[in-house]
Amino acid sequence: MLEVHDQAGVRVLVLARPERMNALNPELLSALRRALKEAARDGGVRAVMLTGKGRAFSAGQDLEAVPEDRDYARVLGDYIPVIEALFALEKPVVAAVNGVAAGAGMSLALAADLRVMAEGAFFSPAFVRVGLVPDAGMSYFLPRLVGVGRALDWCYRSPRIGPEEARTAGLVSKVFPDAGFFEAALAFAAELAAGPTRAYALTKRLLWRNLEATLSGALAYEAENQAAAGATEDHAEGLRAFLEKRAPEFKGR
Ligand code: T3D
Repeated sequence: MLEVHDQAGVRVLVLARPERMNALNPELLSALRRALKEAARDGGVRAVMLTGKGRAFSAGQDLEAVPEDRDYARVLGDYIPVIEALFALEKPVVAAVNGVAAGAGMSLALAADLRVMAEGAFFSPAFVRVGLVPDAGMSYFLPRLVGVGRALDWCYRSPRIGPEEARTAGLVSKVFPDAGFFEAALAFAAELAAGPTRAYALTKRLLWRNLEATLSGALAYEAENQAAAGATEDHAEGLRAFLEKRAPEFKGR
């Protein structure tokens, strides 16, 4: 259901219900929540990559697992801790969108720090197709990532958002060919795993929090976080490496 392995400092989490297009059900969400907690705790993990098995990233909510009473507040109770865990993770999180990412599957990808996608993949908000509103974080992340106008357009029409549109909108960092997609996405994540982990974590916090800040608040928060980054071993190594004209060897501390 969820396959977990480590490669090159990256904790790879593979949504693995390929026969159902990796649709999300309570068991898969619970496994994902546990895996994210473990990735946060494990000091050897320097980045996380979330991807899907087979031809989908995730087709969203398992529509066969919708409870008869359609108590969506209860269903969403399984999603909220997963989205919060992705957002809180103090390590780079990459969604490697190997195939369709629809509905709550797209929401999962939006909650990652960065997204890369395969040439044959597409996003689809999908919620409107079943008469629902965006959830699992989509209403929070999508307008912040691509602007309210485009987010509304996508949520109303639920088009297939392919690589070109996704890249133009700033939704994805890179598009890789379908053949060799996993390896290319892993190399992208591995590069982040070799970086200054604490500085990434502080940058993530800084950028998101300062979206809501005044200028003076933002400047003060930058100073606070720079003080924290400046106290890391990786900063000292970065300075040393510059002076010694060599590549830095960051340890994530
Ligand atoms: O509580 C809450 O509020 C949380 C709610 C979240 C809401 C959502 O996530 S709403 C959006 C839910 N997702 C969708 O509406 C997408 C539904 N799926 C599709 O539109 C298509 O399946 C795809 C575009 C993803 C792929 O199409 P295609 O033609 O490549 O494949 P397919 O034949 O449709 O799907 C393959 C199998 O996966 C098929 O099963 P079968 O016939 O081989 O036994 C299909 O039923 C199954 N499948 C696909 N999506 C889902 C699914 N099974 C359960 N839930 C799915 N979401």
